Amino acid sequence: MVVSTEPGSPIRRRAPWRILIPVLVLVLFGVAGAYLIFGQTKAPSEITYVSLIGHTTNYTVVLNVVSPQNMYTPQQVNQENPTDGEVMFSGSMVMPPGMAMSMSNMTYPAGWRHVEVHIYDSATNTVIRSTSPTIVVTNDQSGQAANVPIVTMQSVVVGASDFHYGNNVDLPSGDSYTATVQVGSDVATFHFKL
Ligand SMILES: [Cu+2]
Repeated sequence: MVVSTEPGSPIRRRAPWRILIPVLVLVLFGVAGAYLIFGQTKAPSEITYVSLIGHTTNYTVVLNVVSPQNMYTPQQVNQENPTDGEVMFSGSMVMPPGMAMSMSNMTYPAGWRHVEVHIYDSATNTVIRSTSPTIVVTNDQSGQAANVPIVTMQSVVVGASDFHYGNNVDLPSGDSYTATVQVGSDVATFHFKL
């Protein structure tokens, strides 16, 4: 106390700043880190990426379960030139209760996923655009089955080769699920845990 206020002791007077600057730097890093981790509206555990491949007689079926995507109409894509998300061609997106179809993928409640199926001709590997698959996701614990209404869509970045079918579904974490995809008379079955 006496030493730090003594005019004749410049080293002692600078000492608090030598401590304060590293402390401030640490605090700034801490705040930035906390923002990166907790500033997201989705907890890291809700960021979903499941990708499974199935083979039927006629088709290769790829099931993706991912976090909700930014969705756009073709008109919005033309006007806004988005750099991520998906453009929808037919059908309508299922939204959480009380939520309008939003441009933002950051506002979905926990548990909401984007379930999508890519279908390829198994002989030629070409993308099948003209079929009407059915997708049913069953919760293995409760036995509750949810039909996934078909929206056709593709990534605004990848384009036509990403053409696929699917929708948003509420699939709570911690459970395991069975997805059954029917294309014509072909059926592909997938198992995954969230
Ligand atoms: Cu999609």
